[in-house]
Amino acid sequence: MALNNLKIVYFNIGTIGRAESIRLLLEDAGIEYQYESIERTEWIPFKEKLISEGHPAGCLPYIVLDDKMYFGSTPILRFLCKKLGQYKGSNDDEEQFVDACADFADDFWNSYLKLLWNPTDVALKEDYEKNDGIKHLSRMERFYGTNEGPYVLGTEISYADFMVYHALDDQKRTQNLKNYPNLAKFIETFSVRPNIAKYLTIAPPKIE
Ligand SMILES: N[C@@H](CCC(=O)N[C@@H](CS)C(=O)NCC(=O)O)C(=O)O
Repeated sequence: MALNNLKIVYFNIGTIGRAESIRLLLEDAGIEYQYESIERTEWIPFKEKLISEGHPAGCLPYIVLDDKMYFGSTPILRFLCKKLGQYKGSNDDEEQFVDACADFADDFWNSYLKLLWNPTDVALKEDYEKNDGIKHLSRMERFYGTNEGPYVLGTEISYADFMVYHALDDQKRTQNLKNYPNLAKFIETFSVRPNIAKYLTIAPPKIE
């Protein structure tokens, strides 16, 4: 299905943050979109306007499709999967597995958020690497071993894969997975998908 007049709205922070999995999925699907970047200095009045216009989430990212706005990064991914008729698994069990992987990928990304907010806190980083980081990486490694990879469903890519790639990329872990062979195999396969490989050469830098 063609998706016309699609726009992603997010902060001007490059590939870091919650909009990037949406962008990766659209790139992979070859869907054209506009990307509107909001400066942090513009945010408070922007947020107030969103809320006053009746958008209860009052946060970013959101997408605009045919003049309607949709909020929530993971719900947006699921919405796009339905519109595209792909990336979500092909039966109830597969869909549940993909949704579960996506949910845990979100936990993984959220657990790293404290480091994004405190990039110079060495003790926090050490603690993350010994505890939460290992917990989430090991869980993801088990997910990617379930169907023998390279993707979480096996040979079919799904929206959860974009989230897992992005969680690893924001943590600068994509090239540092020697103890996680299933994840390493996933990254290797994902990164050479033709549209993804093309996008990765022009993706904006992360602004932390
Ligand atoms: N669960 C939401 C969380 C959205 C969220 O917290 N967005 C942050 C940026 S990543 C935001 O807009 N923060 C500013 C605010 O809430 O005022 C999602 O995944 O989209």
